[in-house]
Amino acid sequence: MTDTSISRRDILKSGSVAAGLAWLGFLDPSFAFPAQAADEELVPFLNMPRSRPGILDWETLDSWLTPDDQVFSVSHYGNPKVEPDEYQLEITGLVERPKTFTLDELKALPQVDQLMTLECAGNGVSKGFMGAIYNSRWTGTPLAPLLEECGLKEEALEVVFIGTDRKEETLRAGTKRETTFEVPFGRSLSVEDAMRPELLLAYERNGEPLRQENGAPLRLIVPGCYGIANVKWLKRIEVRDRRYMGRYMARDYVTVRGEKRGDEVVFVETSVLGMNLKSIVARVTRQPAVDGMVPVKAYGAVWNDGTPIDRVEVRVDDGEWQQATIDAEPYSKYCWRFFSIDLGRLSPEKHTVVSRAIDINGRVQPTAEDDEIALKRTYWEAYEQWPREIDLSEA
Ligand SMILES: Nc1nc2c(c(=O)[nH]1)N[C@H]1C(S)=C(S)[C@@H](COP(=O)(O)O)O[C@H]1N2
Ligand SMILES: [Mo]
Repeated sequence: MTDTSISRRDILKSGSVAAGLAWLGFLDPSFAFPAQAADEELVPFLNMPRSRPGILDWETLDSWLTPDDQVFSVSHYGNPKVEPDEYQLEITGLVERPKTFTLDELKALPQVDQLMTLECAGNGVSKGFMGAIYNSRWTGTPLAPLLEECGLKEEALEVVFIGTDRKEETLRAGTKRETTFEVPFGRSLSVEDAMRPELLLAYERNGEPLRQENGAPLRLIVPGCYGIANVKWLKRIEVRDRRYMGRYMARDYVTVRGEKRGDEVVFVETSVLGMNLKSIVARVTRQPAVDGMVPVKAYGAVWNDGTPIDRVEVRVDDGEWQQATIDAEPYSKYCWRFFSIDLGRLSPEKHTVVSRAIDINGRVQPTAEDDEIALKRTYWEAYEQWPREIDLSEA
């Protein structure tokens, strides 16, 4: 497995030209799906609208690192502007040595890159919201050494990440009483998760300072977890001995799912965290018909929480599942991988094309009809298979 967080300084220090070049090549944003033949043309999806600006366009997807103009943004409590000069990050709560850092102080700490695909847990909940995902190189300083430096007290249960953005929330406060209060956006992680070496306090994306809507000047990066865990405009890190119950931890981004226990269906509520195994057919192409049959290829992407992926299979209509080729490179544990498959010659009529991913533990990406999706009552974690409809008949 490739090391996913390589220090740029290590590479510079190593003095190895080859290592440096390999690194640059690996990050070449022009890396694309396999070159298309000159006569290969895009087949539009009948059941999927073309993407709108500001969100990933699957059908033109051709770079492993997502270009800026296709990076989505989700902000629940507004989009605060935080001046880099005035920025401070506080680490407080159940720590031996509380600390405050300016942006320059954070930038002076060891700098590492972390490649990561960020997907909103709401991505895929409707045909119009399918592109809330992007792959980036995030640059910042690892969180774990900072927490260690502050010294977590023994009672520490959770690490809470607080943003600068705030909003009013309302909760039941008594039998017939509600209370309204202004709160900052927050999310928590168990101490164990917070200490994972991959977590970054990031100030750059693809070599540029973060954009305001993506959390400038500093955000948390939690590889393997849905977008919601990646707190933007990070202002404070609080170590606590109780579970944090902020809206986006405990009352929203909550998955409610029915589980069959014998004849009974029991509903279970869980907070959204780790990314699910998911694949998608991004693009279908055709070539000129041969003897009335149309040569078709499909291209797509597959991702999850970092569990190694065994294979991706593609199926046309009710046919056999056929194994696609997953690109060996670029590879990074917490990033999507691209796949492609030659589907041979199909009849000149309407078809459906769908993909499913299978990981090394034998987990299979479910269909919309499988219990784990069909019995899901909230729309978060939309990782079901998504059949694409195409029409190969000559216009
Ligand atoms: N402070 C703060 N962080 C936040 C959010 C937010 O509303 N406030 N939204 C979360 C959600 S739901 C997602 S999907 C990602 C989106 O990151 P992006 O806007 O940089 O694409 O940020 C997460 N971090
Ligand atoms: Mo999200």
